[in-house]
Amino acid sequence: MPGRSVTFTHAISRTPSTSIVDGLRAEDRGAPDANLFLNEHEAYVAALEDTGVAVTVLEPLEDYPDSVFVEDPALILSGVAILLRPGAPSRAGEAAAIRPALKAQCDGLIELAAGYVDGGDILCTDDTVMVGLSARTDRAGVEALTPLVAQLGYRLELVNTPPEILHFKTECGLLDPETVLATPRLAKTGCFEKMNVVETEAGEEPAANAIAVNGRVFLTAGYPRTAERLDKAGYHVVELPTSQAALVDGGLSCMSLRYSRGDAS
Ligand code: CIR
Repeated sequence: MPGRSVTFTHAISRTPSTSIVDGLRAEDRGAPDANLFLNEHEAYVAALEDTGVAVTVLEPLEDYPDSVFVEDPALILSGVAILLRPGAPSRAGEAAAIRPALKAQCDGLIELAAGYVDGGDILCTDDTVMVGLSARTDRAGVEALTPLVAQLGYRLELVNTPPEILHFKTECGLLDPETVLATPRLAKTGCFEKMNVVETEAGEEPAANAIAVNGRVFLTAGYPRTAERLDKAGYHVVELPTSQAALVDGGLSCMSLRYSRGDAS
């Protein structure tokens, strides 16, 4: 279906646990405030619902501090869930923990059998699943993922994430099926040669992790020049605060799995 990378009927999200204060982070800029995180998460879910998406919000998982970032243990394509193998040891159990919800909510479930892949390293267009190698996603995982996405009607394209970036999508997000928002650093690797690229403004690199949902572009609040650039380009921008997720290296894309039921390829 044309536009299936930016049009969704459903989403799965998970309430942040109070253990989010122990979430993984590359640099310690202080722990997130669990209550403030909760408020920002509620605003995020409300914004998704406002686009017409039916959101299933899962219970918090205290044993997994990073479990609010539901994008990493799974990928949903054509309504079918692929259970991934998250690359951080403290997050490995999140795949089994989200399995029952995926089984209940999706049109089918298949499992990655080898290697490691974090959903944060995956950017999907209408026909292509771009996967960035990173400290969390390895070649064995990508090799195991390739036939699974092919079975669901997509081709897989392997790209390299610059080493200093946590996840491929930390520095990019889809704006429409042919266009990405990306940091100049990621854009200059050449991985988006077949696409249109809008770059984040200088000093506004964290804005890159945007998501497009049903005619709107969700953008992290606090990056006004990038917001203006997108607005001028004709996108309907909705700014959302992610100040607490940012303290544990999270952003907009990682707090939901967006998909469409009955989206046969
Ligand atoms: C982690 O390091 O795994 C979490 N603290 C942040 C995960 C963010 N996920 C994402 O960008 N997809």
